[in-house]
This record gives sequence, structure tokens and C-alpha cells, in this order.
Amino acid sequence: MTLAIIKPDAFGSGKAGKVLAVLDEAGFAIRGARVLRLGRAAAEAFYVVHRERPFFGSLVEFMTSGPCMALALDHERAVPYLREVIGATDPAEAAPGTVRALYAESKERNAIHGSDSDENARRELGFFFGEVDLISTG
Ligand code: FUP
Repeated sequence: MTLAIIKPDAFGSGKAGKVLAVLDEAGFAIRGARVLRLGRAAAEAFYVVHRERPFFGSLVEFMTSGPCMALALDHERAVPYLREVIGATDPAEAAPGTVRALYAESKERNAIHGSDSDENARRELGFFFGEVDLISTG
């Protein structure tokens, strides 16, 4: 299981359905979904690994700018496969057909987040979902 976030740029411009269609077409199963608006403290905590980076303030500003949609996604290779399906951080470098190539505006306003390791997926899923919120695979 891995975590995706349809970010405020994509959610706010009505692209959530299109992004969900790409994820569905790719074969992910949705185990949990939440629409929420991150507060500053939550966004800072979510991106704590980037706190020393020059783009941190701007990233937090963007991620708190409007609602987003957190998704718990299942697939047998959930973490690496979601990274393939979302594409490179910068949409100019993202492979054709990836979510970011299709819908991202820029390296910062890049439409979607995907966990980058199993350890981070566990942490990030726990950030948005309790055990009771996730549909089991059974
Ligand atoms: P990714 O794993 O592809 O989401 O990218 P990173 O973990 O490297 O970066 C996390 C987020 O920081 C990106 F989604 C967008 C933002 N970012 C910038 O705004 N500028 C940069 O130069 C790098 C990342």
C-alpha cells in the first residue's frame, strides 16, 4: 500500500477525476480516500525531510493553499509502481502519459505526491489514515 495526494493545483482545477482515472487505468485499488485542507503545521510535518531546502516555505504555502485528496492505493508493487505512474518531479522531465506529464504545471505545482519508499509510505499513510479507515484486501 502507498500514499498519493492529489495536490491543490490539480484538485482545485477540477482534475481529481482525471487523475483518479489514470490511477484506476493503471490498476491501483483505492483502499482509502479523504478530501482535506492541510494546515501549516500539518504540511510542515508532512514535508519535514525538506525543511532545510530553499523551496520548503513555498512548498508549504502551496500545499496549504486549498483542498487536496489523500489516497491509500494498493497494488502488488504499490510504491515503485506509483512512482512510475506519476512521473518525474518536474513535469518537463516526466515520461509521456504519466500523471505529472499530463496534469502538472511546474516542479512545485506538480499535481500529485507519491511515497518514495515503503518506510515513507507507512509513515505517510499513518499521517492521513487510521487502520479503521482503510478497506482491507480480503
Ligand atoms: P517527489 O518525490 O517527486 O514528489 O519529489 P521530492 O520529494 O524531491 O520533492 C517533494 C516536493 O517538493 C515536490 F513534489 C515538489 C517540491 N519541490 C520543489 O518545489 N522544488 C524542487 O526543486 C524540488 C521539489
